[in-house]
Parts: sequence; C-alpha cells; structure tokens
Amino acid sequence: MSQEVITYCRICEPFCGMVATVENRKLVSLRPDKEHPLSQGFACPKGIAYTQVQNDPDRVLYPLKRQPDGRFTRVSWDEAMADITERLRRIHRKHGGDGIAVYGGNPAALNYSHALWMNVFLKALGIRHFFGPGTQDTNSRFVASHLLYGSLFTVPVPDIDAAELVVILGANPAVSHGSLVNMPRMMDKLHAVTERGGRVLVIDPRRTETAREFEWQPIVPDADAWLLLSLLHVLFAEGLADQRALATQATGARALRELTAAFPPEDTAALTGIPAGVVRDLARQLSQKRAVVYSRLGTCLGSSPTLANFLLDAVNLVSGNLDRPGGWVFGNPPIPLQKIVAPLMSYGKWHSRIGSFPEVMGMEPAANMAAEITTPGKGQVRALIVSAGNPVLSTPGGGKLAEVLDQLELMVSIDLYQNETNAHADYILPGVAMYEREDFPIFSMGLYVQPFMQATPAVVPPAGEARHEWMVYEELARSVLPETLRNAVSQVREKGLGPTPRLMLDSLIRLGYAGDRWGLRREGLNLDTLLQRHPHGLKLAERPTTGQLHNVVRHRDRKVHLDHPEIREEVRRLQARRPDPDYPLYLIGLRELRSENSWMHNPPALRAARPPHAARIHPDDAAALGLLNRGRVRLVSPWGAIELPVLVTDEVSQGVVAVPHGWGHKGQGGWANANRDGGVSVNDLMGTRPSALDPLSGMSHLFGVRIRAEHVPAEPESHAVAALEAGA
Ligand SMILES: Nc1nc2c(c(=O)[nH]1)N[C@H]1C(S)=C(S)[C@@H](COP(=O)(O)OP(=O)(O)OC[C@H]3O[C@@H](n4cnc5c(=O)[nH]c(N)nc54)[C@H](O)[C@@H]3O)O[C@H]1N2
Ligand SMILES: Nc1nc2c(c(=O)[nH]1)N[C@H]1C(S)=C(S)[C@@H](COP(=O)(O)OP(=O)(O)OC[C@H]3O[C@@H](n4cnc5c(=O)[nH]c(N)nc54)[C@H](O)[C@@H]3O)O[C@H]1N2
Ligand code: SF4
Ligand SMILES: [Mo]
Repeated sequence: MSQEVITYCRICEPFCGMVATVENRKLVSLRPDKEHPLSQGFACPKGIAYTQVQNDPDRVLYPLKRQPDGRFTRVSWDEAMADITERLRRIHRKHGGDGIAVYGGNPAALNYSHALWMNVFLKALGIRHFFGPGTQDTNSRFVASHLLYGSLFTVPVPDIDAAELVVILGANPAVSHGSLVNMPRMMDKLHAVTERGGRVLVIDPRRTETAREFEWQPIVPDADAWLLLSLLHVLFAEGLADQRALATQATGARALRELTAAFPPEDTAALTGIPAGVVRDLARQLSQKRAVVYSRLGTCLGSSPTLANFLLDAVNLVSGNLDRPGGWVFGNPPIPLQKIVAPLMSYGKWHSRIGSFPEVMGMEPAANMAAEITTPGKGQVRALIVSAGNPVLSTPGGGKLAEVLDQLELMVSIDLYQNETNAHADYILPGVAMYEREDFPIFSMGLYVQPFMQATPAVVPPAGEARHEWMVYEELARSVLPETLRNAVSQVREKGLGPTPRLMLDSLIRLGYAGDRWGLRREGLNLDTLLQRHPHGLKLAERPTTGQLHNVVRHRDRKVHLDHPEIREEVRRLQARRPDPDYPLYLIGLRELRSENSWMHNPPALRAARPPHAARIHPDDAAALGLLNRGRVRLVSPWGAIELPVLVTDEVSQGVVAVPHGWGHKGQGGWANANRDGGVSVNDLMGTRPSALDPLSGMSHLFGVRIRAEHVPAEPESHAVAALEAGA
C-alpha cells in the first residue's frame, strides 16, 4: 500500500518542504512539496537523495560493540546500556562531570529533541567539556551578537525581498542554500533583486556558484575586517553615516568613528585586494539604498572572526540599514524562543582548562579536544559521548584527535553510520534518521525573515533498533543518580509521566503568539493542530517585523553597543598580523552541492555527479609551482601536510587554494562508497594551539590559513580528471 506524507527536509537550514512516498512502512521516494509556502517545490539533490540514507545498507541499525581487534559486533540495547551506564557511573563518581565530555554534531542542532535532552544530560552530570561544530561554524557570530545586542542568540537576517542592494561577503547560497537564515529559494530571491533593477555583489576569494550569477568582487582571504573597517571609515568620513540611526539605535558611535579613522580604503587596498574607489562607491551605495551586507562562514572562519562579524553589523547599522525594510532585520519567532535559549545563553562564565577560552553557550573550543584528553590533572577527559558528529574529519587537527581517542576509558557514539570518529568508540548506538521522528525546528524560529512554522510527523518507524537520541541521553543521565532516585524516575517514566521533549515543544507552541494558550485562544495552535491543520507549514506574516530593535536588544539601555575594549584589542591584533614568507598561499574552504560536511558521501545518487576531492589552484600559481591539471599537489601548513589531486582553475584568485572539508574517509568508517571516494582531510592542516584560535570565541581558524604548495611527481589520474572537469 502506497501513502504520501507531507514533511520537510532537515539536512540543512532552509527546511525545504517534501512529500514522502511510503510503502509498507518504508520510505520509497521523496519529492519537493509544491504546496510548501516558502520552498514552493524546490529541493536540492541532497534532500532528494536522503531516501538512500534512510535505506542505506551501510547504516548502523543495531548497537555495536568494538572488539579488541577493532571490529564491531552486534549486541543488544540492554547489554550495551548496562555496560555503558555502569562505566559512566564509575567515571562520574571518581572524576565528577569534569571527567566526561560531549561532542554534539551538526545534525543534533537540527533535531530539537536531541538538542534539548543533550543539554539535560550536560546539566544533570555537571559536564563542562561540551564540544561541537559551533567553534567551527557559528560561535564568533554569536559572540559578536553578545557584544552588540547583549544576547548571543540575537542574530539578524537579510530582508532580501525588499533590498535594492545585497552584498554577500563570504557565503555561497547557490550551494549552501543559506545559513543562519531560514530562507528556502534564497537564490530566487537574489535574482529578484537584480530583476527589480537592484544589485547583488558577491565579495569572495573564489568566483563561486553564487558569484557566477551576479557581480563578483574578489577579496584576499581573511581580509574582511580590513574591508569593513574601511567601509565604516568612509561612512563616517564622507558624512554618510545615518545620524538618526546612530542617535536612536546605538551607543559608542564616536568611539567607533575614532577606531575606524585610521583605515581609509587607500591604506587597506593592498591588504584586501579591493581598490579604494570600489570601497568608497560601495559605502555610498550602502548609505543611499535599502541595502544589506550578509555573511556566513567567510567571516566566521577567519583569524579575526568575532571582529569581522561585529564590524559587519556595524556597517549595516551606520549605513542606516539595521532593523529597516530591505536591511539587516530581526526575526519574530512564533514561540518564546528566548525562554528556551535563556538557560543556554552564557558567555565567559568559565574558561577552558586549555587556553583559557571563554565558554560560549557552554561550549569549549573543539580544537582543544585532543589536549583535554591527554593533559593530566583535574578536568582531564576520561569519557566522551559523540552524537551526530564526526570531529575526526570536521575539527582542526582531527587526525591527531583520532590518535588519542583510544586513550579514553569510555567512548560512545550515537549515529547513523560508523564514521571516522566513532570507529574508535566502545559502542556505536543507532540513532533515528530524520524521517523517523516527529520534528519542529525550535532553534531556527528566530532565523526566518518571514515568521513561519511547520511541524512534521514521523514518516516511517525507526529502522532496525534505531532509538531516539533523547531517550539515550535520558537513560545515560539517569545512570548517575543514586539508586533509589533512579528507580523512582524509571517508575515515573514507565507510567508515561514526566517531562518529554514533545511536551516542551507543545507548550512552546501554545505559549507563542500563534498558540492556543491551552484553549484560551480558540483559533490558536498546539502541536497536534499545527500538524493537522497546516501540514505544509504556516506563514505567519508576509513581511518581516522591523522597528523592533528595542525589543530584541538585551542591553539595559536597549541600544546597540558599538564600543568595546575587546574589539579595540582585536583591531590591534589585526594590525599586528605579519605575512610569513614560508607560507605564501591562502587556503580556503569549499562546499559541494552533493555533499554535507563529512557525510552524505554514501548515497549513489550523489556520488555519480560529484567531482573527486581536489585542490582548486589558479593557473598562474600552478605554472609557477610546476603543477599540472590532474597532477598531484602537497599542501603544507605549519601544522600538517596533505596530498591530493589538482584542479587548475581561474575560479580561485591568484594566491588562493580552495579545498572542500569533510573528506578523508580511509576505511575506518562503515560507509563503503564514502571510503571508495576517500579524499583527504583538509583539517589536518589546521592549527589547534591556543594561539591559532579566536581569543573571544574560541573559533577555529579554517579559512585564509597560510600554506605552501609543492609539486608531487605522479602520473595524472585520467579517470579522476575527466570527472573533475565535467563537474567543475
Ligand atoms: N551542499 C551543501 N550545503 C550545505 C553544507 C554542505 O556541506 N553542503 N553545509 C551546511 C552548513 S553546516 C553550513 S554552516 C552552511 C554554510 O553556508 P555558507 O557559509 O554559505 O557556505 P560556504 O560554502 O562555506 O561559504 C563560505 C564562502 O566564504 C568564502 N570565503 C572563504 N574565505 C573567505 C574570506 O576570507 N572572506 C570572504 N569574504 N569569503 C571567504 C568561500 O569561498 C565560500 O564561498 O552550509 C550548509 N549547507
Ligand atoms: N575545514 C573546515 N572544517 C569545517 C567546516 C569548514 O567549512 N571547513 N565547516 C564546519 C561546519 S559549519 C560544521 S556544521 C561541521 C560539521 O561537523 P560535525 O557536526 O562534526 O560532522 P558532520 O560532518 O556534520 O557529521 C554528522 C554526523 O552525524 C550523523 N548523522 C546524520 N544524521 C543523523 C541523525 O539524525 N542522528 C544521528 N544520531 N546522527 C546523524 C552522520 O552520519 C555523521 O556521522 O564541520 C565544520 N568543519
Ligand atoms: S537545500 Fe536540500 S538539503 Fe537543504 S533543506 Fe533543502 S532539500 Fe534539504
Ligand atoms: Mo555548519
């Protein structure tokens, strides 16, 4: 019997609407949902190919236990959990929460029940060593928001629908489909800007898939802070600053003006590679138009990422585009999001044992993981839980992390696959795949430009013995309770009582402005009525809410704070940067349409059209180094070296090498196709020393890393090349 279920995709942030075809409780296909109010029939190849993840013969469907020879064998849940909880209890008793670490990966953040109960586990055990992709992704953005708005989670989004000028500074929505903004069909919205006579300018060291469709301005990697300082300089010096905005929205404008006075674009042009005239003209246009500067990883993964994000918002504010139509606006979440994030929203409440970095939402730098495992003393990590993550490939120095994971007394992973990280675990527990769970994107509710909400039912039951991550975390949390309390909690649970993620979610929906307040608002919604009445999702407004700055800013004076000693110090650090003649090239990242970080490499449907892993190098650099298209290159940084095929292309600027991350499958993982396509891990070139990280956010430095390239004598790999050229 065939049945269609309306749902949405949760691989990346737009959450495109999907229609799932289910036969005999099995997912047989996915197609884009034409009736979805935002994605309107759009889905990318990854979303469609998820059927092959759901039904992947390489998926982990039963708890696996690692044997002394490194192979995994199937065990029962009872056997696995009995051993895990016993060992966890012992470690917790001896070392406290400080002896235990959690790494919660990217898909955990896109699964509300997983994210919520992981935090319950952290709190219950008093765990401080919490790691995740945040320090390779968002935390610099969050710390900038903390300084500016007094709240880590106040993140502006671009109102592209009403903009006349959109500047994309280090994001590639044609491939990534937008990030820290939930905007399905972002490319269509950008095209609409130019169709209305507006302008889209992409400032990026690579002529990206997005840049090819609009105007491209190359920039030297890791130079965004210089550019933004110069834009501010021009805005102030030429009298273009929006005085009304400065007076009503901000404090510290004079200090910012003084700070930026030393950076006329004529002085920074050599550092950014952008002519002064271009910068001056851009500043004028930003001040005259409904305009927005949007960014993502390009400004988050450089060596001054908090500074860059701070300056970016300052440019939007000073040019009169913050909280204004067509500008850099704030979401209007239909659930009381601040309530749920408030307990998570700490900054600098404690500092990491290694490097003394301020925690950001309870998170320490992932770059510290290996050192936290190997450095003796109080707080040494003895047990590690990794759920939905692959830090061996996704964090700096991941190769070295892999070498020390075996020193742990206990390592447990909850995942869909055996990957390069959990190949070192004592147990791999099968988590549920996304269409096996009811879901609602709680944490993204503030990132919709137009307020929107959609819930999905579980489309199919969990395959094999897959179990919800939140249930695993709860059982782990219970294991450290004294026996009588543990038994009492178990009894409550057996009766179906006690808090659940679903109960929390339902309450949040009911309390929100579209909620039913438990019957007080007749037309209002709860989780069940949202599922029943609005399966395709519900748009709550046509336009974003502007003019709400005073509500979203958490500083007591309700103003954006533009003057901070930390930021002045960061500008000094920027000015102290010196080039290193041993490492004349810049390494940047690259995302691929048919890959998701370190996974989605197994589905055959994505493999077929995906070019092999390779380094993009400019023709002039290739010629100078004697590198041949299809040949091999050795990339060397102060921290490591990798070898991989070369793709000679002028899509990268001269002096820039671009390599996708998330590769380096060497057969430790159980994903056979991914292993076949292999690649190398670019993160083996990245630094983990405290001096390599952003002091304000603990962010890893992954873009604009200084390297050199060396010719490797080898026969060109002809089959690889044909595929490369076809895909490039
Ligand atoms: N297909 C696909 N989609 C994805 C993902 C994926 O792996 N594959 N990952 C998802 C995730 S987890 C995230 S966080 C988002 C990320 O979303 P984006 O940030 O939009 O994705 P990136 O492709 O990393 O874009 C960063 C851009 O910054 C540029 N860049 C590098 N260095 C600099 C610099 O110094 N200055 C400037 N101005 N630009 C620079 C790069 O060339 C690149 O074009 O994508 C999500 N979507
Ligand atoms: N050099 C460099 N490094 C980077 C980046 C970069 O641009 N350049 N980008 C960074 C960014 S933005 C991110 S987000 C990180 C990602 O880094 P991570 O979060 O560490 O890893 P992922 O590659 O996303 O791997 C996700 C894992 O979760 C599993 N998984 C998928 N769905 C589920 C599920 O529903 N349940 C469970 N239990 N498991 C699931 C997958 O099988 C996979 O093993 O990488 C970061 N690292
Ligand atoms: S862009 Fe692709 S992967 Fe991301 S949510 Fe949409 S369909 Fe899923
Ligand atoms: Mo990410």
